Amino acid sequence: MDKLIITVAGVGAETTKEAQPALPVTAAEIGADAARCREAGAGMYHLHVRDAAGSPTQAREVFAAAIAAIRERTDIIIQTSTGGAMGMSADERLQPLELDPEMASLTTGTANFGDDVFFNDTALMTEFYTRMQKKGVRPEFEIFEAGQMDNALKLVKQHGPAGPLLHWDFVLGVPGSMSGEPRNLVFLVDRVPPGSTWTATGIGRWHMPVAMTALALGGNVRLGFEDNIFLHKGVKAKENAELVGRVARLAREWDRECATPDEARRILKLGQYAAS
Ligand code: KMH
Ligand code: ZN
Repeated sequence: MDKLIITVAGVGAETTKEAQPALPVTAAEIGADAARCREAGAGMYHLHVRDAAGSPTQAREVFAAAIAAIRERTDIIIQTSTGGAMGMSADERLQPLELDPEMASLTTGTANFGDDVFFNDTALMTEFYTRMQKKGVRPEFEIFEAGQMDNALKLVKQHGPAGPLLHWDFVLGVPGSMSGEPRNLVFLVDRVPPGSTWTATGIGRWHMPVAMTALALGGNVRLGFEDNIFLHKGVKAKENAELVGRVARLAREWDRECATPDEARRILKLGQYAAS
């Protein structure tokens, strides 16, 4: 079994400082957070950014500042978000791709997201996918609903690969979309094409059930304040690294070590694809 890749979704677009005072929002805070998470066992950082008022933004220059701050401190893989926040236009959401990140998230279908709708129609996902393909940015298919897997596979069939393997993230437990019950993750993982890599994310109270199911199935784990702010019921985590440390410790109990960023790059075969 490959080493465990822990991805930290440390910032997100929906979590507020009021809800989680340790939420990193400035470039300096994000850089320091990524470095502490890397020390605790993380190999990848799923990056959202905030403007000066703390609101979500996809502005290229804000991403550039956060990426520079992370790079000053650590070699963690940086995966920029193309999901952004609810209600953002496709052009807004695409901005971080101009910075040539190693990876970027890509949701292949519309989903209910709490009381909102996370909009990703065919035209949008095709544009996002082909842009990533042209730039040589590896997509992480962020799957909230089962049919989104079919859409991703259709994109690959119609437009060709965007890398030597497909990488999936099953995000379970968003209110209005698929829950984090173990059988849901088993169902999705069962449909993963051979040679793929995958990670799983449990939202809110689903964090630990999904993380433990992913470990049992031999997959990877995403966690962080974008997805869950609590260490225990009613007890907020002191920092993202605390959540990383717990999963790293539990994985070690099962004789599974955490992948360093470079080991994760090898597992994901990053850097082995020339832009078309
Ligand atoms: N903020 C959510 C609406 C992604 O990063 O690609 C979407 C999201 C997905 O976070
Ligand atoms: Zn995200």
